[in-house]
Amino acid sequence: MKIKLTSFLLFFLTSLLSWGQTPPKPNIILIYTDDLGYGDLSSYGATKIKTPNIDRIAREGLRFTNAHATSATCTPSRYSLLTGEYAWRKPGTGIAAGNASLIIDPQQLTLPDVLQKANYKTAVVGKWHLGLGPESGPDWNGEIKPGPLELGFNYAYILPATADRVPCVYVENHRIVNLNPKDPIQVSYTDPIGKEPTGKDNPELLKLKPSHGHNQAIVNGVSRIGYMAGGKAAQWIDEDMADVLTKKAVGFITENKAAPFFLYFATHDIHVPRVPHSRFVGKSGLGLRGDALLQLDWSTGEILKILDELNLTQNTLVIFTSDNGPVLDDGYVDEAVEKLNNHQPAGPLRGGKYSAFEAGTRVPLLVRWPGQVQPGVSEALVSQVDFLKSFAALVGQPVTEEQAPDSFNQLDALLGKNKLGRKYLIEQSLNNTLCLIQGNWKYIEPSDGPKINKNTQTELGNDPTPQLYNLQPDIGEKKNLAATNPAKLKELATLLNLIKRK
Ligand code: NG6
Ligand code: CA
Repeated sequence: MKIKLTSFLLFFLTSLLSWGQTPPKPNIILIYTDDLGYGDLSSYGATKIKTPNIDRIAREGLRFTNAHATSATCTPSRYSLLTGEYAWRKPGTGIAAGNASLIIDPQQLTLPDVLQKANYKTAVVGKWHLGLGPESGPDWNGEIKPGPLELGFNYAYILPATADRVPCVYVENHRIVNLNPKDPIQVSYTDPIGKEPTGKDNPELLKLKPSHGHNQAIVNGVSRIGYMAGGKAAQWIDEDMADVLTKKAVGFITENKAAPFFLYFATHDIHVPRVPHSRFVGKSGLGLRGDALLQLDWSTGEILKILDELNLTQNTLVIFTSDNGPVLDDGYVDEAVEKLNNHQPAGPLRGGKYSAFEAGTRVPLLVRWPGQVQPGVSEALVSQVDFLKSFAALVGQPVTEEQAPDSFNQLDALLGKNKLGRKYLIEQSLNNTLCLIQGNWKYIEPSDGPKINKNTQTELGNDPTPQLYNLQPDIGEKKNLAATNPAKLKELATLLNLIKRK
């Protein structure tokens, strides 16, 4: 009788526990790297550098060969990623200055909004570069808002823009970290402030010299874009940045291990200035760019490690990708060109960061979700603009037609259940030249923009006449078929115009 009663009680209790329970939602970690190219990882064919931690995601997950950021620069790619709208639809979404106001309307639905509504704890750690504060600009010495917290993040620990722009401080939620009110911070993008030294006038103070631009305020021996003064105790140390950000990311995972969480971990690596920690300096043999890549691989490894330690690996969807393609000399004398050693940051692709050619937006994409995503390689055409609707579908959140207008639910493609992905997508270059990919075909609209970015020596893909490539035999976009295939050219040009007007 006693046994019967206990087993009945046990049955009753377990039924009570499972009743009403929905299947567990996976945690989602999006590792969003900066300026990492299609050919930069050993899992994507690099032979001059090894990225074992990142390669582990590739081995245990799905490696995409035709995945795209929406733009060949940072701000518009991040805008599309978070809003599900192509950035070229909205003026003011080009590369943002470090004192720009927030470019996403807090009323707009965002990826973190969607996940927050599904009871996720959401965080952004790392590079923001979407502006902060009201139209008049951020109040650096007060409450800095609106910002990530007004866009659906529960927690934010960010660099306001990029590390080559002032202010060189971390912002945690609404405030600058370690800001001493007795030493207020001043920021200007127009005029020098007081007698502060600059890279232009005081090159003797620099440990890393600029090659183009980047010759204004000096912080930690590196000159930047923009002027700043004050806030000395709050200034970051570039060498420690990956450690600081990785620690915050790991901390967020640890604190939220019981909840479903979404972590948008936007690394500064491998953007300029490349000032990795001394334990990575000289280790890649490819100069500071390669060393920063090893540091990025380390950060990624730390994320995977904490998931293992907390037993979260199985129930966490890890996505690893980049905001745009690769660049060597992006403004500092860091020997990225001289020490390249035949490494091919763009792999077989033409162009690079800023470019309308494939290397501008076709980037590494890895998706790991043990038990749910079959490891392998996917050739599906996918875009980061689809993350919003795809993750909304994953967590069962409705999104209306007007919200996230360019985002499609491509969850099946991202999880490897659909081999084709999108029918078409649009790419945007630095000077807003648009391209359309449809199947194997790629159309680049005519543009009178420059052919070469002289500073970075990147082919920009601009041409006053239309370009048409068949990426199947010609992934390097060498043979323009516009003249020989006018029907295809017209079809793609018409479709691009239709989508533009949508
Ligand atoms: C460019 C900067 C470049 C980089 C880029 C933004 C100069 C001369 N060049 O204007 O160094 O900061 O903007 O990069 O200032 S991104 O990855 O954030 O889009
Ligand atoms: Ca970038």
